[in-house]
Amino acid sequence: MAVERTLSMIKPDATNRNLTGKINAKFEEAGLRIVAQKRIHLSPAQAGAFYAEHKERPFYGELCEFMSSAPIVVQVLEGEGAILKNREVMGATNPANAADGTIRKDFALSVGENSVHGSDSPEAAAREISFYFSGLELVG
Ligand code: DAT
Ligand code: MG
Repeated sequence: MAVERTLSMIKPDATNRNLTGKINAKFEEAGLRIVAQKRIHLSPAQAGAFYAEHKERPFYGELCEFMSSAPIVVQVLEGEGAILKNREVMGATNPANAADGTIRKDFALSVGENSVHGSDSPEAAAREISFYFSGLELVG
């Protein structure tokens, strides 16, 4: 398995509850290195652009409103098989289905307010990392 990079977001429900340190500890305990990180506050239009692949889904408006409701932490995680490993650390989209010890099991409030985002493929990771970061900001 190759060393990969993946895009992670700590969502408003988690930043509101001061959970960024506990979430980052789960990444680091799983062997994922945080090679870039910044706190930002998206506009609704920026959230809409990030989630453009979901624009036909019934929850798109709610998703964009939530993601722009408070600051988020965007970060790049690096490690062996980082894309899949991060999805495992995150847990299932709906916290009711998330495995014990995952971020969403421990912290998510609902399927919408589910604490974290992680890229789901190498193509998504490349697109999503470049949405937020320039190459100079990735410090491995
Ligand atoms: P994931 O974040 O696990 O990759 P996704 O890409 O299917 O999940 O959806 C993106 C986000 O949209 C998800 O994290 C929360 C929101 N979402 C998904 N399904 C939803 C639903 N049924 N109701 C409300 N929000 C939903
Ligand atoms: Mg997704």
